[in-house]
Amino acid sequence: MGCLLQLLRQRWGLLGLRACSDTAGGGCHVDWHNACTRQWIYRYVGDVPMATALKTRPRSTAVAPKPKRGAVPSHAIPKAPASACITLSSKNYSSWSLRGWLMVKLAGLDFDEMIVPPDDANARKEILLLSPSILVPCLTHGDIKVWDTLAIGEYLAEIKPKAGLLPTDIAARAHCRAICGEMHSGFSSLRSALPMNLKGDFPGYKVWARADGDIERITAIWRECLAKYGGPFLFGAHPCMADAMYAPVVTRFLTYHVKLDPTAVRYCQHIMAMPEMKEWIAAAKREHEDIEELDMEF
Ligand SMILES: N[C@@H](CCC(=O)N[C@@H](CS)C(=O)NCC(=O)O)C(=O)O
Repeated sequence: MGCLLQLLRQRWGLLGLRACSDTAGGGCHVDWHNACTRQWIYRYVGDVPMATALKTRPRSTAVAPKPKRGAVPSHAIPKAPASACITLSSKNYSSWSLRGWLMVKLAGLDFDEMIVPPDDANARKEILLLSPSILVPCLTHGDIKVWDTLAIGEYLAEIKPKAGLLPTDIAARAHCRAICGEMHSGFSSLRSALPMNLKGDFPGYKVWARADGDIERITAIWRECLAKYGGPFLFGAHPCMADAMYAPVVTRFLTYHVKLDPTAVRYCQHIMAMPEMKEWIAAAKREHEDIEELDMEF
């Protein structure tokens, strides 16, 4: 039985969508049916579809036998981790996708990713099945579905408290939530003036004057956090939810060559040096679709 379980674990691990997120393009431009909603049905165990494997294995065999007296109680045995999948849009243009994806990475959750091209009408219908807001990112974790980036961050902080997505100190945590909220609900001038475009490089770009106020406020937020918590990330030594929220701003500043103070420049360098950022940007650069005119923020 132990061997069988080990074999199943190996096969499931090897044959899941992880292979797909390693493909060129960095994500799974694959059929939806291979992922999230139906992944339990369509994953394969050898050449036997999972559905068949489950059907042919009587349910009762999955139930652990009654523990003997003195044995470890069943609640102490860790449950198999729930499968997680994050639905994303373009890695080049979708700043919210980057934020959500970074949070899942920082949380250390094992996850698959599914990329929905923003202009694919069929994909948009399918996205509704996964994300009631029809927006990305959306995290599906076992039976739990979380859409909206802030909610994803809060959820991850709850299930992975040791990952440090939120600071442990209550005052710092409140501060972190406040600046995450500010990013989530504000800076619309900056967002429309400087859309995220990781493949782009626009030296001498004329920044719309109304975005200047947003740039000033954002760099003031950074300066305050870096001075208060010691850097190199906003709340200290490790990146947290706030760094994920502001990471697409960093890329925008670099894409459009926004002139910054030395503290902000250093912070941008730290964000860009994160292995997770390097991974995302490499995948974005492999994406083939280009959106010529961006009249909205993705
Ligand atoms: N408040 C939402 C914003 C999400 C959002 O606007 N997502 C964009 C992509 S970055 C989107 O899905 N736009 C619709 C589309 O691409 O069709 C959140 O925090 O997740």
